[in-house]
Amino acid sequence: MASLKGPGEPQQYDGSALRIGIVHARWNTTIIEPLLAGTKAKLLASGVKESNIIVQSVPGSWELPIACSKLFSASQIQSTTSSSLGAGDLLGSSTTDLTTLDAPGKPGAALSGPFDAIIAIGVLIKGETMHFEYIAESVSHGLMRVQLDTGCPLIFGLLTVLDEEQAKARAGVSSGSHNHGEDWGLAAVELGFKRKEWA
Ligand code: DLZ
Repeated sequence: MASLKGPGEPQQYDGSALRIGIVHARWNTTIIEPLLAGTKAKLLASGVKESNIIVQSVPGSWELPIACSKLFSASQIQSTTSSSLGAGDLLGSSTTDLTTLDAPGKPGAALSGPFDAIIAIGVLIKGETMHFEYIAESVSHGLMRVQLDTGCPLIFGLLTVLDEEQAKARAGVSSGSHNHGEDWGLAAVELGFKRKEWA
């Protein structure tokens, strides 16, 4: 029987004409890394070209909404002026190499056109204070606002978990667990593809 949870049987969408932005937080790096790898694996498997996957990092999840917003508007400006500004010039650090988290100062890939979808990845683990609740709610609202304000699909790759074990079980780290990053990659391709159809 089909599982109740999850996005259902995935359809194949052609990602070969898509440009996808990824902004990830660096907090909880050991969980972020496999999520990022899972996301990228599905983007590439869907035909998205490596050169069309632009990756930025920010310190923590709190910074995700502003970074997604700036990344989107920078790519819009870039697509109309066609200068050679690198992604790293916008937010301080970037890479297109997802095998490692980005190194500050490393030049980013040129932002040569607008994004068809942006994926925001963060891992919030509940602590002993109310910090988790405030950040989780604000970031969720912030990301939705960026998505609706820009009209660019913004994939919600924010894990909000109670402990590290829950995080590992959603990042494909615990044995037999599913990597949610894969779903985010597929969702970005589907929404990016449909966005072109809806334009
Ligand atoms: C400060 C903080 C804490 C306590 N926990 C997390 C977390 O679990 N996940 C995450 O992505 N970020 C965390 N941060 C950092 C904040 O998101 C933010 O980067 C800082 O408060 C600076 O604005």
